[in-house]
Parts: sequence; structure tokens; C-alpha cells
Amino acid sequence: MARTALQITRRNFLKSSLLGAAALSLGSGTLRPVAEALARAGLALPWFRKGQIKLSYNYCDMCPWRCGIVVHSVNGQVYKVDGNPADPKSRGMLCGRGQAAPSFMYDPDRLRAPMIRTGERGEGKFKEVTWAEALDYAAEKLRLTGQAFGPESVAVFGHTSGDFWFADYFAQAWGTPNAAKPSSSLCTSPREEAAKLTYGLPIGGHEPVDWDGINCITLIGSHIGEDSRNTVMQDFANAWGRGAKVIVVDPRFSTVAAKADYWLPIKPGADTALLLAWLNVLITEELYDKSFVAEWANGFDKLAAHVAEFTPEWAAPITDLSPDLIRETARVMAANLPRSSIIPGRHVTWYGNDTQRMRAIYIINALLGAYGREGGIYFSKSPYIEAYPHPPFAVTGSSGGCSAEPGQESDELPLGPSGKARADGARDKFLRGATAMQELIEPMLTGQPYPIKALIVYGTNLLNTVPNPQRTIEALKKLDFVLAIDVLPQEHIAWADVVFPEATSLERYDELWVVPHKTPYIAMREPAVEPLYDTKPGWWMARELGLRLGLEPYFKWQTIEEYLNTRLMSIGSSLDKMRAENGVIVQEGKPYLADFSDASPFATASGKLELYSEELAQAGFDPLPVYEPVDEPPQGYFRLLYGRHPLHTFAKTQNTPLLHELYPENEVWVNEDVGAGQGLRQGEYVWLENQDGARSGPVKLKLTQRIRGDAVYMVHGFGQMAPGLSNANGQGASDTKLQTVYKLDPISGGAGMRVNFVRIVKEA
Ligand code: MGD
Ligand code: MGD
Ligand code: SF4
Repeated sequence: MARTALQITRRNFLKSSLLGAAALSLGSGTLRPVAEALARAGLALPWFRKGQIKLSYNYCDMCPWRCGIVVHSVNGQVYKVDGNPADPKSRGMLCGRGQAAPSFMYDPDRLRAPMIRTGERGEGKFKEVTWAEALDYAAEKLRLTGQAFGPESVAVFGHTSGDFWFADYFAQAWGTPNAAKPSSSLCTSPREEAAKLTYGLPIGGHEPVDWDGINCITLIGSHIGEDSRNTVMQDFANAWGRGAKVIVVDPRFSTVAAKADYWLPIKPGADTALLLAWLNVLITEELYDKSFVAEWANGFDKLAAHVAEFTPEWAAPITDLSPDLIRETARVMAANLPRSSIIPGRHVTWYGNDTQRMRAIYIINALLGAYGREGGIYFSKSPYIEAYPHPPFAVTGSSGGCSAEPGQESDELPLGPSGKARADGARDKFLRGATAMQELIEPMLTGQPYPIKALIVYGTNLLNTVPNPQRTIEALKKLDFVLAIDVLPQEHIAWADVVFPEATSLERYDELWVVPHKTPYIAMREPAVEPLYDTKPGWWMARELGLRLGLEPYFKWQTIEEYLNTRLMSIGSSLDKMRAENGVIVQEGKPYLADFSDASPFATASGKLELYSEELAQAGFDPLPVYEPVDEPPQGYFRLLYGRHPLHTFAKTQNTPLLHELYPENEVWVNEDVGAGQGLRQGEYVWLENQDGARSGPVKLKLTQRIRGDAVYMVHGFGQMAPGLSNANGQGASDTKLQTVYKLDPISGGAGMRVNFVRIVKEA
């Protein structure tokens, strides 16, 4: 809810912005007149105009997209960040969240010193200790857990851009295959597994869409503009500006739907039926790229027979879309082939049948001939650089089940030193894919298939990220040891035994950011200023912990500069050289389109696009995508949908002063006619109760024609209950806390989260 103090803060902010803008709009040669003019008005030059400006190179950590930035500081204080023009992702521009990085860093609520728990778990009572005490204590607890239950009994959850040090490097050196990132099973796993099954390659962190040449953009859910990844917004705007057709399928009139030629307000959960009907039209009307399919695809005849019955008339009552609209949009897609594709979504863990929906998307793209061709889906190449030399990891068989890039894990399950594979049920509960974070909660509770007794949570907002947080709390109660590494007193911090406060990304060196891309590149991170308070970088904590646990051979470097320079030496570079070259190494000249006269570009067993998947057939799954109806909302309930706000990232920026000021609380979107029928009023506060009786906090009603009547929608990340977050605590409603169930995708291990229903309650 709005606070009165906001008014004052906003005024101060505007005042300082205007001062800054006045000074910045003039070159340094004109500073004296500016200073004089300000003096006449009784104002002084802003502080950041009074000292030597230092520029540092970094990549933005305000969201996982990681645009290259240049950090400006004066006298040891950061005053702004700019997009790095040399960086292929930012191209000199940033989104609103990126601009707020200094506000995130100077958040007065930050964790300030290492802490050890003094009260009960969950009470949030701690004493501040020295780093030596905190590290010794954590190392001893981990050592005892490893001794009693094996190293695999320690799980490591990691996200944000420093996660490499714990979820990859430390986990593998220590010996646990139970390392997981939310960006896999709570986000991209279905699209990665579907891509590997269909054309043999992962999508990877950066969706490889040739935006420069695309003429027809189809978006299934993806809500560009609210999903405010900087480069994606730039690319979309450029394509739209030069006249590319846009088709948006979304139960909600999203920001990007407002730019679309066609908006298909689909019934939630019915997308696979629409995709099958589009396939039916493309095939029966012979609108697909026949020569491309004949040469590069396997299983076309089986696909044609499979979709013959899925006409637009069949799909119409399922999707709530007219057959004419389905036909017309299929024809528009085909009229633009091969410069036409359905953009691979990003957060695609929706209903538990998500790998099959993603397969249907990729099969349409195959019929449009979009793979490896201009205006279609290109093939990313990774930049070349050597890893830091280290002895073989204690986890054998792959990268430890937690790849730096989603989808790059081996199909063999990695094994810990005691010979145990992951405890997330891979190969049993689901077929393949990266370690499923939500499935690691179960062994903490049940001890099956073997007990997980300790948890390291690095940069993961445990109770606002993993569905069914009520179950996570029960699991936290049972663990022998919990170490949390964060920058803010987020909700889960109260459940930790030891807290390591990290220096933010603007205050530390970090691992290089190595990006498969159209132009593969490497970006660096260096500190702009000294860490505030008694905070330390993640690489330092991982090393200190490792040294205390007998892992010296993995941590041979004395300084982080030595580590980074050793890696950079393998490509004839160094930190100094990178600084001289604008903080980025772009490895130009690698082909990103396929040379179809050469070897097959598709890394499947057959070397072809697998329209019909032999691999799925052999594993007992549908080899061609099938529409499975989703459960309907019970009487009086709506399906709970969620998404992004352009000025917030997940649940981590709600407390950031500047962003909080611009969007302090979320709203629940309800169809205006349905709301009127229930006597609801615009802007009033209501409560949401889900099918299991879980209740939200008070949330403002947004009655709008922009959403269907069978669903409600809210921005993810609000409704946090963390007293240490003075801006975010208790503001708005949490989608996560209303997700008491999720549906496991039996192929990829993704957790489908759009399977919860809520009713609107008018009293607390
Ligand atoms: P989705 O959840 O797939 O997210 O962004 P996307 O991948 O675009 O899409 C949400 C949209 O799906 C909403 O418009 C919703 O109405 C619609 N939708 C809901 N149910 C259905 C359905 O059944 N069918 C269809 N067709 N549509 C449906 C996520 C992406 O955002 C991710 S994963 C990350 S890592 C980034 N996070 C992020 C952020 O935190 N903040 C901001 N500002 N931008 C971000 N960009 C990225
Ligand atoms: P955030 O809320 O951004 O989400 O999951 P998370 O990455 O867990 O949490 C980041 C955490 O890192 C916060 O605790 C923050 O304080 C901390 N942090 C920030 N900077 C640093 C740093 O420099 N160092 C350290 N050590 N910590 C730092 C995102 C995940 O959530 C994803 S990728 C998706 S797509 C899903 N989205 C989603 C959703 O839309 N709705 C629901 N209900 N659940 C979701 N879960 C998934
Ligand atoms: Fe930062 Fe915005 Fe780029 Fe994300 S999209 S990395 S928040 S500038």
C-alpha cells in the first residue's frame, strides 16, 4: 500500500535528477556558467560533478540478461551506470532496472556483516560475527554433514551472476551433484529439452532469433515490453518499426499485444491445441517450406497423419478462438517464411506438459524453414576461452548437473564421490534435463532416495521462487545446516544458521561472462568502489570455505585478478587489455547461419530435424505433440496467471528505493465485466484465497477489459513478508504463496505453476 513518505522521497529524487540533468546536459567546458547559474538560484553543483570521474567495466546484475555496463564513480561513490556501447547486449542502452543498479547497491537495508543464528530457525535472531568465525562455523557444519551422510547430502541452490562460484565450482569440487538453478526447472528446462529433442541443440541463455531479418514474429505468451530485457525490446522495436508482422497469443492484452497485427486471446492452457491446428493448416494448404522439410526433416508423413484431424474447427472450442482467425494467422506466418518463426519463450514452465508444447512450436518453425536461415533461428557459437586449470572435479560425468548455460548438461547423470546420482528423481520422476530445484525439497523432507541434510542458498530467493513455499519451510526445519549468501535480508534469511553478506556486483570482481551469441563475446566485471560494510565477494567466500574443507587444489590462485588473467591469457588477453578495449572481447567472424551444402547443422542422432521423435517414442512418451486438457478452475475460482513488470526483477528489486517508488505494489487484474458482476470496485483492496485455502495479503483490484474472464493476473515478486525489507515488506500479493501445487513436466522436470486457482475475498 502507498506510504505518505513516498511523496517526500519522490520530490527529493526529482530535485536531484533535475540538478544532475542540468549539469550533465552541458559539457565540462560550460560547468562554470552552470555552477554560477545554480549558485544564483541558491543551489550547489551536485556532488558527482565535483571530483574525478572513474569508469569501470561490468555486466548488469539487475536481471539475468546481463547487459554490459560502464559504471561511473566519483570519490569512491557510484553515481550512475550507462550501457556499454561495445557490448552486444546493451549496445549503449539499459532498461529502467539497469539504471537503478546504484539504488540497489545503496539500499540501506542491505546485509552488513556475517551472522550466526541465535534464536529458533525462522525467528530471524542472529548475532554479528567476524568472517573467520562465520567461515569456521560453516565449514565445520559442512564437514560434519559430509562425514555422516556423504558430500551428496549437501544441496547448493544458486542464481544471480555470481552463482558460478557456489552452484558450479564449489559444488563440483566438494562433490555434490545436487546443485540447481531456478533458471532451469522453474523457467527454461522444457524449451531446452524440446530443442535438443527436435534439432539437437539447446537454446541457451540468449534466444538465437535473427531479429535483423525476421518478417513475421509470433509470440506465445512472451510479453516483451513487460519482460523488459533491453536488447529484446530494442530488437523487437526495430523489427516492428520496419513493418514485421506480429501475432500475439495471450489470454491478456499485454503491452506487446497492443503492437500486434493479430491478438489471439486464447483460453489459458490451450496453446498446444492452437499449435496443432496451425500445423494442420500449414500442411493441408501446403503452405510449408517443402524443399527444406524434404531435405532436413524426419517424420513428416507421420506428422501430417497425426495433425489431419486437428482442424481449426476442432481447436476453436478448446482455444476459444475462431477457426477463421486460426487459419488467417497460419497463412500470415507462411506468407513470410522462412523469415517467420515462433519466438522460443523463456519462462515456459506453465502447465506440466510444457516440453510437448515447446516441441509443437519448434516443429512449426521447422515447417517454416526457419532454422539456420536469415530471419529465422540461428545457431549460437560459444566464444573460445580456457577454464582455469584445476584437478578433476569430485563430481564426475558432467558439469555437476548444474550447467552455466541452461540445457548444456550431459545426458549421463553426474555422480558424486560416493557414487550417488542426483536426488531430484531424474530418470525416474522425469526423463531428462538440468537438476530440478523443486524436486530437491522432497529428499530434505523424506530422506528419499537419500537424505539431503544441508543447504547452501546463493542468490536465490528461496521462499519467493520455488512453488509451495509452505513445503520448503517444513524442509528447512528438518535440515542440519543452512547457509544463506545474499545481499538483502530476504524472507529465507530468517531460516539460515549462517548468513554471508555479499558485496554487490558493482563492488566486486567476478567470473567472466562468456556468451554464446550471434557475435560470441566475453565481458568482464570489476569493482567500481570498495565493498560497503563488512561484505565480501562470492569468489572470496567460496575459496575461504574451500581452503577450510581441504579443497586447496581447486583454489590455487591467490587473487581473483590472477584467476581471471590466467583464463584470459588463453586467448592472448588480460584484464588490462580488456579495459583498454572497452571491457568486452567480441569474437567476430564465426558463422551463425547454417551452410546447408556442408555437414548437417542439426545435432540429432539422424542429423535431421526430428518432427517425429524416436527418442521420446523409445522412452514411452508421445513422439508427436498431443494436446492434453488442463484442469478447469472450480466454480467461483479463477486461474492464477503471473508475469513481469518492466521496473522489477522477480522478487529482488521490490525493496530497491528508486524502483519501489515507481511501482510499490502489484495489483490483481480482473475482467471488468466479471468484476462488476461480483460487485467489485476499481482500486479497492481484496484478498485472494487459493484452492487449498492459502491466503494472500491485501492487493489492489485492477478491473480491466485487458484480461479474459476465466483468469486473474498479477506481477510476480510482491507480497514478501520480511521485516528487514522496509520498502517491500507486506506490499501487494505473492503469486508464489498462492502456488501450493505445481505440475511436474515428466519430460524436462519443469514445475508447471499455472495450475493454481484463486477466489476473491473481500475481508481479511
Ligand atoms: P511468460 O511467463 O512466459 O514470461 O518472460 P516471458 O518468457 O515473456 O509470459 C507471461 C505472459 O504469458 C503474460 O503476458 C501472461 O498473460 C501470458 N500467459 C499466461 N498464461 C498463458 C497461457 O496459457 N497461454 C499463453 N499463450 N499465454 C499465457 C519471462 C522472462 O522475463 C524471464 S524467464 C526472465 S529470466 C526475465 N525476467 C524479467 C524480470 O524479472 N523483470 C522484467 N522486467 N523483465 C524480465 N525479463 C525476463
Ligand atoms: P530473485 O527474486 O531475483 O529470484 O529466481 P531467483 O533468482 O531466486 O532472487 C534473487 C536473490 O538473489 C534474492 O534473494 C536477492 O536478494 C539475491 N541477490 C541479489 N543480488 C545478489 C548478489 O550480488 N549476490 C548474492 N549472493 N545474492 C544476490 C528466479 C526464478 O524464479 C526464475 S529464473 C523464474 S523464470 C521463475 N519465475 C517465477 C514467477 O514468475 N513466479 C513464481 N511464482 N515463481 C517463479 N520462480 C522462478
Ligand atoms: Fe540490466 Fe535491464 Fe539489461 Fe537486465 S535487461 S541486464 S536489468 S539493463
